[in-house]
Parts: sequence; structure tokens; C-alpha cells
Amino acid sequence: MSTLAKLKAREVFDSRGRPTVEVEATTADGAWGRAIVPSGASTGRHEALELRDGDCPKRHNGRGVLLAVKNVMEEIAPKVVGIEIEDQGALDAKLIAIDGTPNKARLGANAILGVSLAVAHAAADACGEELFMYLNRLWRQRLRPDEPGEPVLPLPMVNMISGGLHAGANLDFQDFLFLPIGSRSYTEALETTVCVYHALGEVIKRKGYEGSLVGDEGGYGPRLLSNSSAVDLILETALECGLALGKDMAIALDVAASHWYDPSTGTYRLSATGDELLDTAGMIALLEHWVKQYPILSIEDGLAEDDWDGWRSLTERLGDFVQLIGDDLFATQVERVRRGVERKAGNAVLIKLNQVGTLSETFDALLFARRNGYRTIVSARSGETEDTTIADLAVATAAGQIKIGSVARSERLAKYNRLLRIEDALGPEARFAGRAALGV
Ligand code: 2PG
Ligand code: MG
Repeated sequence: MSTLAKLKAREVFDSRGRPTVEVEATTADGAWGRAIVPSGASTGRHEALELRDGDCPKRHNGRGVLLAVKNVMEEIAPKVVGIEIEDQGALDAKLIAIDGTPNKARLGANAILGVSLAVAHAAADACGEELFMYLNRLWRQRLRPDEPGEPVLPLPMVNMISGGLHAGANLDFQDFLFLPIGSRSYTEALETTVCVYHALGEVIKRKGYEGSLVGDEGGYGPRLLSNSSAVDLILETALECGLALGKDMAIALDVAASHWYDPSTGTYRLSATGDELLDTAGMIALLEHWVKQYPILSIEDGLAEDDWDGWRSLTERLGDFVQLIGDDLFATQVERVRRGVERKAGNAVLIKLNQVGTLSETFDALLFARRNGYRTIVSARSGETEDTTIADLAVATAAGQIKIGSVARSERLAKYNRLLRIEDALGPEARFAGRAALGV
């Protein structure tokens, strides 16, 4: 087994042109790996800390990451060089210990995750393996003999229309997504989705809506009359494309409700159709109404990140028919997922590496969710780069679903294309999670 010989970090830029951390790891045998850390806009309160320089207005309005880069080079590197390259568990435990805070606030989760992932890439290179095969090996080491460990291509959950903090128009809900549930392979799922995406662009133009340009994740950002008209547009397009609603395709939503929740009054403020204030019961009733009216199979962050009682009622009401994903709610952290399991809050966990900050803790969250009957969706952030690690992670852990954004903008397509290559590499062995991954 080879050892880690060198770490090099630098500041690069993400898809919003904001600074982020890139780390390169080199082994004693000359194997090499690189990772770039993503960054969210609709970040939850419980996420690990992303360290920014805060030297406003000097560089990038205080958003620079030179402190995190320095932490990699000066604080982390001297303490981890020499570590066995395949001992990801020991590396991650060490990173957590060097930081010494519960939310990686001292060194920054961006510094720590960059190292954690760059080392995994270097280890895959040292073993002469594709990253997904190497990660699959690490993953299987954690499984019991009776637990299946084969790599599986995920069902994509693809952003079509963006609102909330990701697009400039008036929609409250953050993502209106397309689920190609009738597809039998990943390639077929992507083909169908791309077709619908282009057709939707035409429909938006034809109807004369302002704003057919795309938001942060490549979804269209039109100014519409209401939140529900975004769903109407996608369904109308799907029908025009000859798809059967609820059979070939379904809708998923990322409500991102934490971002328009006011904890001081316990109310949700919707502004797409004028000023509407809803309490938790009102929000649940609204979502239930949507589920009855539309072929919606998945709702993410339908309620705010600390509204545990609300989440429990929402799950009681809709959990048998709809996947209810906690993103801000769980923040990829086992302790928060445990709380969810105990309270029967939600039935699925969004998995974002940088919400927790190391590969090992991400595996922990995936495994804990799986063992407790929760579905898992590996997710990109709204600020992304050419880094494609999440595609390999989703396949390696058979997460079942992946959410990357839309099928436009190369920081998104890099991952969709990586999945095509993985499917190709697996050849006839390639298995596709398909609709079953939703569990509804
Ligand atoms: C989300 C993500 C990705 P962000 O809320 O699920 O869509 O957004 O990275 O801005 O938190
Ligand atoms: Mg979300």
C-alpha cells in the first residue's frame, strides 16, 4: 500500500464565479488525485462550516478561500503526509481531530473535504481503479455479508424550472424537477430528460413568458403567475413529448422551505401570488393538495429545517405515497438522521458531501439512512465545478438517486456525462436503479 507524500491546495472558481478550494494529493509512488469542493446558496443552518476569508471588501467581497487553502498546506499537510493512502477512515478521523470542532469551523469543511476527496482520488489512481470501483470497495468494507454491495446507476432527478434562491424570478419553490420513472437504463433516462428540457424551453418561449434563460443549476427561470404553473408547464411539455404522466415521468419538488420560514412567528411566507402566510398545518395542506392534483412522487424540504413536529405530521400524511427528502433538515449528518428516524420525520436523506465535510462521514450517513429504511439521493450544490466525484459516489454506494441540477451548463453535464461513461464501463453488468429507488 502506498502512502500520501504531498498535498497541494489552491483557490479556483465555481460555476457562479466564486472562489472555492481545490486540493491535489500525490502518493509516494507518484499516483495522483484532485478534488474541487462545491458550495451551496440555500445552505442549511446545520451544515458544516464553509470557511471564507471575510476580508470584505478586499478580495471577492470576503468570499475568498485563502485561509482554507493555507489550512490545507500548513495545518493539515504536515500532520497527514505519510498516512496509508487507502486508509480513508484513518485519514478522515485525523482530519476531524485536527480541526477539533463539532462543525469543522476551525479549518473549514471546504479545506477538510478537499483533502478527504483528493486522497480518495489518489488512492484510486494508486490502485489503478476507476474511482467508482475504488469507492465501491471502501463501501463494501462497511457492509454486512447479507447486504448487497454492487454498484448501481442512479435514477436522475433533474431540475427543469428554478425559483427560490437559485433564479431571479418570482417563484418561491426552489426546484421543479423531472423524474424519468419509465426509463429502463440511465442512458434512456437522460435521453428522455434532455428531450423534455429542450421542449420546455420552446413551450416557455411560445407562451411568451419573460425569462427563458437559465438559473444557477441550468433550470429555466421564467416569471410565472404562480408556483403551480411551473408544474403545469412541465406536465404540458411531457404530454407534448408523448410521455404518460405518472407512468413515464413524474414530478419532484425542492420546496427549500427553510428559506422562507420565519421562526419568530412560525409561519411560511409565499410571495409568488401576492403575500400569503401559512402556518405548518397550512403548508402541509398545500403540499397534500399538490400531491392529489399532480403526479408528484418526491418533495424535498417541504417544511423548515427545525420544524420536527411538522415533519412528523407531513410524513404521517404523505409518507406512504411520496418520497419526503430532508436536505436542510438532515444536513447529511447521522445524528440528525437518527432524530428523524426516531420521530418518523421524512423518509429520504439528501446526501451532500460538503454538508458534513468528509467522505467517511458521508458513507456513515448513507449507510445509516439505508439501514433505517430511508431512501438516499446524492446531490450536487448550486455552486459546482468540473469535479465529478458525486457521480462515482452515487454509483459506488448504490444510493439509488442523484440530483445534479439541469441538463445544461457544463458543471452539471460533467457529472451526467461521467455517469454515461460509468454505465459504458460496466457494460452488460450495468444495473439501473429506476423508479424502484423512490420506494413509492
Ligand atoms: C439544494 C441545493 C441543490 P444549494 O437545496 O438541494 O439544489 O441547493 O446547493 O444552494 O443548497
Ligand atoms: Mg434542497
